[in-house]
Amino acid sequence: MLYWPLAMPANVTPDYKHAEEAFRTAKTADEKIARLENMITLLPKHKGTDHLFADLKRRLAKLKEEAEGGTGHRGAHAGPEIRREGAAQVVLVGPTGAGKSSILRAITHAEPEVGDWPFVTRAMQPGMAFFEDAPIQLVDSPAVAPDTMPVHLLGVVRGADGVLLVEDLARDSLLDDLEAVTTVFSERHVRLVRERAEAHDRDAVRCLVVANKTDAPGAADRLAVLRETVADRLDVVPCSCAPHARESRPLGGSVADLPGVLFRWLRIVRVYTRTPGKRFERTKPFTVFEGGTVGEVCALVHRDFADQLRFARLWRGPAAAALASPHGGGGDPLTVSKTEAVQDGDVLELHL
Ligand SMILES: Nc1nc2c(ncn2[C@@H]2O[C@H](COP(=O)(O)OP(=O)(O)OP(=O)(O)O)[C@@H](O)[C@H]2O)c(=O)[nH]1
Ligand SMILES: [Mg+2]
Repeated sequence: MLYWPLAMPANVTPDYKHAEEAFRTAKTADEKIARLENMITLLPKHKGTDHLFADLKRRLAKLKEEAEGGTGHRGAHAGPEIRREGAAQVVLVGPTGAGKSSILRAITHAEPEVGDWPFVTRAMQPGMAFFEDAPIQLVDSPAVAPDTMPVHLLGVVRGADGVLLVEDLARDSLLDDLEAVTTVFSERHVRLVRERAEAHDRDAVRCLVVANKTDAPGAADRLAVLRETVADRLDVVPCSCAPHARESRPLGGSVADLPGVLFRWLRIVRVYTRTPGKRFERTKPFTVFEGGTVGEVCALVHRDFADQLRFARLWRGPAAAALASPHGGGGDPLTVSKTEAVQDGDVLELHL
């Protein structure tokens, strides 16, 4: 008979094992916390992992207490853990006052405090932005300053699909601010990059610079300097949270355009399903990232479907549009297998 050690279920994923290895090699307290948070995120949640889950949470609480000098004081402001929801998760990071919370307020239903004094935000807070019918989770965070990494931030950033580095175009110090933020991350072995070279490189996180306050005096010159300075490593998107910017788009920036920018930047692909023999009605899409397959979509519809799929019928482009029209016609579908890559707007009919 085989005995498994109590807290070591057999069916953890390769990603989890990878995270566990990373945790073992962590040196600093911040690293340990971040990597343990990552393990907790990646642990499959079912009955067989209950003990391990509880054990990891206990270790995390202890590490945090130690990191905070045993007082638990900073923990009181750290806020709840952020559960991933939507098609993708993106974290707003940056110096104090750049407008992270203003962005969250403008394009989600969340109502974080906004203010013109330093370090307004004390806790991570999520909100859901929508590009058409695609939900994108944004997570607001406390400011990053030299030598200051908010306790929960590193773990959330490592598990996220990307980071929006919010910069303040009203401030002359914006290049120093940007340098300070990227340094605080790199000192903790997280590189903010335009593209990740390898999917499993968990030390690299995709990053887009959001140049906020395009409405401010002097913003045009600072935007030009910022663009030139980071051109070789990061892309910059202009933004303004000022109410009039929705119409006037100073320097091409309006926070209202951000969901669309994020949808394209994240390469989200929406796929709709159709029940065989029934009229097609466009309901909530299933979402994957570019390169995702019919098999991946199947697994989202039902855990067992990817294994059971015999073939799928697929409507694409004009055929999909015709299917959604009031007459419900629709051109001829393609017959595809689960290895077929899906495209945004595809309609799938799964045959098991
Ligand atoms: N003119 C202008 N002011 C802005 C814009 N966005 C935000 N602000 C102002 O900038 C100040 C700081 O905004 P917040 O959203 O609180 O900044 P934050 O990055 O969340 O700051 P912390 O929580 O301290 O890290 C507030 O007074 C906002 O009203 C903008 O696009 N244009
Ligand atoms: Mg804030």
